[in-house]
Amino acid sequence: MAPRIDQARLLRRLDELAAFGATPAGGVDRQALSEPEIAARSYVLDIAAARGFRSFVDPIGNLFLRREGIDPSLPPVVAGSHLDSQPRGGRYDGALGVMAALECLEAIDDAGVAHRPPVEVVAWTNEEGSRFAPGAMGSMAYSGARPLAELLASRDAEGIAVADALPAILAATPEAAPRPLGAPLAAYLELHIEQGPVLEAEGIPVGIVTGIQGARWFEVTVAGEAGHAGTTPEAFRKDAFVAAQRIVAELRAALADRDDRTRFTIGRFALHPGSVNTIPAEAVFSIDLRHPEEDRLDELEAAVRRIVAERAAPCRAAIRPLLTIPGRRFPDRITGLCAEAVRDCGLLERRLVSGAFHDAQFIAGICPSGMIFVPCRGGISHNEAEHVEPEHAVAGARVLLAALLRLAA
Ligand code: HGY
Ligand code: MN
Ligand code: MN
Repeated sequence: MAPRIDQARLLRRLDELAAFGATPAGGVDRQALSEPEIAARSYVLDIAAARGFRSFVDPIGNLFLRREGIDPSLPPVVAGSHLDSQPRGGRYDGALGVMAALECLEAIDDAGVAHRPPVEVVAWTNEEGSRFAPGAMGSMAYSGARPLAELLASRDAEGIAVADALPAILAATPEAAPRPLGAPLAAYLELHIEQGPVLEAEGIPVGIVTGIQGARWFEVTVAGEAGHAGTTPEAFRKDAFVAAQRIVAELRAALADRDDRTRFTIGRFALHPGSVNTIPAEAVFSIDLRHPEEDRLDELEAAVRRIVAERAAPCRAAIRPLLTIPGRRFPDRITGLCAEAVRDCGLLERRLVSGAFHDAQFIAGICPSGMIFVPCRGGISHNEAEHVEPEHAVAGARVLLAALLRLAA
């Protein structure tokens, strides 16, 4: 019997997962290493255990669920994504990729299909990078892109380090056996929502991702001088907000792109001490900068650094890189296999580049990797209103299954 996606089970599982960190507006707040994420990991572990799938966890908490192969010594074929979400995130970003991969493993198990290599589902730690920067932390550690110690030292706004929060995550999955970072993988596939408008606009249920654009995050700190809001004349002020505002205005002007390919976002902006009647001594803001061409990204970063350095007077400004993800093109072998899987499912072939970064960007550095996208309503994501049509979630899972079966054959 050929494995078949059980659509009712998949949709039910997505609803059940969305309960972990559910927000009143219908989204999720399931941030990395939080209680809701711990509960979500236990939830998927229970499903795996009921199937007799073995589970593994590595030193940064990446979670692997394994259906044994005929030859257990072979590196596994892996599919997955992430369970952590943005603070006010949607129900599908990351979650769809993990639950669809688990559904594939269950469909294969229901059909009693044997496969030579083991097949595994993975949930990478801290893909979003919102609580602990950088994002894609788990896949970065696993692929060796950044040293583990550096990532474990990352702290959230409360000063809690990843190293402090990790034991609770590891303690919540005692049945998961330890796995070293970088253990060989045969191939990696990730199903994800597009988080952009292309597939929906063209009425395409499943897209083949050919690559992912580069992304760079920075934190800018503008240091001025606190002062009395009522008594300090203009000429004596070193107002960190005024300097930051000037820098931001110049950045927006310098990075304006009539081709609309540059992505420049200031997502976080804080003033200290943050008192109504005190001139801000410090302004701290984030920059998320992306472009499909690496050399253009280099030019944009140089412009950012120049403006931050030159336009802060009479305050001082410093810029700290938080994340650098190089653009990545997936191998033709994998995109070709995904195209065959799309055809297996009787769907049209549509290739596109990802604007969002993903764990596959790093895992592609250690094994043949690829991604498939499904549309989300209005391209809206990182928003509680994020929505995927059930038939698209199911179509994505079917293509993922067809691709996995080809890889595991
Ligand atoms: O920011 C990103 O591109 C990813 O969705 N976290
Ligand atoms: Mn994601
Ligand atoms: Mn995301």
